[in-house]
Amino acid sequence: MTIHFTKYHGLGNDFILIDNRTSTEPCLTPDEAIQWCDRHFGIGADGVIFALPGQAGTDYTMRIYNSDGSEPEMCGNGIRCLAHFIADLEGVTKEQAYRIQTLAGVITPKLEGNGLITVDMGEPRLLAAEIPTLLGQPDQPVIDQPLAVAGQTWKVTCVSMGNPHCITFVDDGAAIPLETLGPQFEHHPVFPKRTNTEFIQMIRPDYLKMRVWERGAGITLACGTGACASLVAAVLTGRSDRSATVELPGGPLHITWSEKDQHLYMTGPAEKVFTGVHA
Ligand code: ZDP
Repeated sequence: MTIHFTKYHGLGNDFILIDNRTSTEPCLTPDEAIQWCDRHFGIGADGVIFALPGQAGTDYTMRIYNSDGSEPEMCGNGIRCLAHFIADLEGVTKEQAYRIQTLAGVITPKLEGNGLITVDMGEPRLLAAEIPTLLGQPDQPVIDQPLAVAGQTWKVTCVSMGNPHCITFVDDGAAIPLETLGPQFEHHPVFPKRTNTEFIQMIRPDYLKMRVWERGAGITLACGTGACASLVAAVLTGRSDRSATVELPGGPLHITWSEKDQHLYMTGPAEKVFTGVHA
């Protein structure tokens, strides 16, 4: 069977998008997704995203597999790519918002008409049981809690944007050995669903520099849910304004944690790279 696909990226966080509108189940298995994402034996991507029919009044449903075949609840850069993909499928070129069902609830990306996409990412979840993490008390937030990893004690703040994030503020982000530390955070026993891991260097109260180790994907050039979670952690620890630029290796995202509705709003690009047919 041949399957048509389109490659998109959001700041270098790259995804294979598949038009899955005729079925409510993804047309690939997790094992096939692993093969497609392989950068030497496949197309190459950080994940595969399926545009499925909407449910309960939503326009579409998004499902995603990480490059290791696991299925995250949400994906910030991915949902901007999905919004761009469905606008292309529908031939829409004007400003347009979509209501997307995800495993983390309904998320609303809006094409701004200037190439950028703003996503209403919903509210962060802060209680330890919601992350989930075994750090602290289940019904309390986890802010600047000590965590021993690789023979050092790190002060971590945990935030869920539907998917789990563990954020550490450091003086020098470039000095962090992400390749070796990342997996030890991801698989630490205090994170029963594993975790995405962000290291943040504060440049100014309105400018954060972030490096990320993603659950199920490793080092990536950008992570939208991670940028939102990191801004929340920076606000909770008194380090940043509620509106800031988060600079990722692949480029900047603008994030606002609205005082009005407590939702996170993320603005950034999504670009089409190529279309193809998988044999
Ligand atoms: O939670 C996870 O397992 C992540 N690897 C999902 C992907 C997150 C993403 N990079 C983002 O931008 O939020 C797509």
